[in-house]
Amino acid sequence: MKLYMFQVAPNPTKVRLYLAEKAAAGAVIDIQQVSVNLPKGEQRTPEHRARNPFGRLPVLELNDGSYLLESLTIIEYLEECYPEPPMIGRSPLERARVRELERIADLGVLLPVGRIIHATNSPIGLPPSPEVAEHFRKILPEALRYLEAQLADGREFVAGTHPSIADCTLEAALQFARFGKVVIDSQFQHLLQWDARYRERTTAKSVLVM
Ligand SMILES: N[C@@H](CCC(=O)N[C@@H](CS)C(=O)NCC(=O)O)C(=O)O
Repeated sequence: MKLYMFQVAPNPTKVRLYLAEKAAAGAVIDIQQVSVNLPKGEQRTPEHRARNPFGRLPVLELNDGSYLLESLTIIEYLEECYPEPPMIGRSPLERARVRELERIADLGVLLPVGRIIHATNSPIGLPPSPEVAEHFRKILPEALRYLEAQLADGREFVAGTHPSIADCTLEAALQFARFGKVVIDSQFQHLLQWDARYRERTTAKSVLVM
């Protein structure tokens, strides 16, 4: 299989952190990572649109030559193919909790961070929009507050004692925030401590560049 990705871009980074965690825990998933340069517009070439008509990353090319789009779909497909060790929990309730936290990290942190960055200083040249940036700056603290309250119980990882896809999505979002100079307020101290801890992991170091 091949994963089309670009460093720092948060949606591919989620999948790459997931792959790094699985590999570190012993899963053997044969995936070659292929870079598609977003600032240079390579995602809009006919070659990439043949993989993904929306011109986005990540894309997973399967061994039969077909493509899977959408970061979470890719992760869930891989998790079903390679269930051990679990990155979405084991019991139905554990799996629901991990998914809940992952969705909150994605829709409540990654999405607003992305909108703020693309509305202020878009690395792919989107036009600035102060109104959009302001709207998402107001929304961002809601999910940060929720995650801060979860992490305040001293848990090691976002969903508890083991790394999960919620850590991958949250860290992908926070790396993009650092890239785009979106500052996470120091009131979110447990979240910032989790971030510092998570970035010390060998898995994180193998993927993150900032
Ligand atoms: N919902 C999609 C979002 C994909 C997405 O927006 N990817 C960004 C990179 S993080 C992209 O390729 N942007 C390029 C563009 O819009 O031109 C997913 O989760 O995979």
